Amino acid sequence: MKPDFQRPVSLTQFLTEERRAGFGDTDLIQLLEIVARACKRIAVATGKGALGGVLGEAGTGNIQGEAQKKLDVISNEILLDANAWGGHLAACASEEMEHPQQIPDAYPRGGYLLLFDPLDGSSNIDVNISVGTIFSVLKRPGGHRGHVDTSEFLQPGTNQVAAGYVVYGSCTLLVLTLGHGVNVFTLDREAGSFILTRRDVKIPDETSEFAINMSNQRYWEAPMQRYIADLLVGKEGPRGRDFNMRWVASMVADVHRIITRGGTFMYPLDEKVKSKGGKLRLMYEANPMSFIIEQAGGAASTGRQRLLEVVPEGLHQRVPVILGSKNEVDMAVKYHAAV
Ligand code: AHM
Ligand code: MG
Repeated sequence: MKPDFQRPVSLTQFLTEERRAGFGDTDLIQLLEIVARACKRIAVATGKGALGGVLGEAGTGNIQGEAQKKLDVISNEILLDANAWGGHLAACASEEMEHPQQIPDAYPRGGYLLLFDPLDGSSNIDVNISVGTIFSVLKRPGGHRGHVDTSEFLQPGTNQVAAGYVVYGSCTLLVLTLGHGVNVFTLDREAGSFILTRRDVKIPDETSEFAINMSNQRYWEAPMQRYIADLLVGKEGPRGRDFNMRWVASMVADVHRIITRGGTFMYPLDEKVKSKGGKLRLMYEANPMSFIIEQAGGAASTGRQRLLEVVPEGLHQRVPVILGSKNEVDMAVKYHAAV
């Protein structure tokens, strides 16, 4: 029987059809369902705001020296708890934890590795601006048994078998790729299920909209200074047209704008973050977002290399990020090559 796409398609139905079509096995499908379920709980927690007593600082710091919000800690625990017992995972890694979390010995261990930023953009929570969860799924390298070593996570983004993000905004959306296109699901809050609302998203090659933290302008490297300067002079400059700027400062929200109408998002190297390699984390921010953007027809680069081909050296490694509409990313890369 042919599927009827006029009828609402739940995430469960979508994933079941993916598996039947040969995209992903039962463990991967279960993993994605569990992550989506955990994100529904995070949506409830973020949605309660001050009424749930979840706003404000946790009074702790993560491994990267950043102050944790209460909701960072809560979201991390929700994702860890949800993924502990299913038997689909070998281990999890998170922005909020120095080392990978092993699956407890009481439970069977599966063949997948899950990485996540449980609540990205969390400095925006207290002001009621969209935040999100970003996740990436890798296969555990073959032949490994027992506890997972950090080195097993250190695979380039091209190895990802699935990636996604959830935006907790005016509505809660799940954006997912299994490596053949990007699909968007909207949370039906009453029914409690994610429903497919955009199939096979493609972003335009051309754009006149960019996102960057302009307050860092004087710290950028020379190619980025030149590139942005040429955008800012608009139609009087070499680009011959005006550009518009948007910056939410929540990567999920900025990337979701690009998934919706095109654009670019950049967090380049600057003097302040140079010693760390960049601001955004490769394994659970840049890689999953780059996978999604490429799968939607866009491009993602460090400025000097395709982002998905960066060979990771550390779980919490940082990278410069330029991603979005293909022609504009290619243009930014050209400025870097012209040094
Ligand atoms: P986080 O993972 O600690 O929330 O940091 C990541 C965030 C991104 O969501 C956002 O694009 C960027 O950091 C904002 O940086 P800035 O503080 O320079 O505006
Ligand atoms: Mg983050």
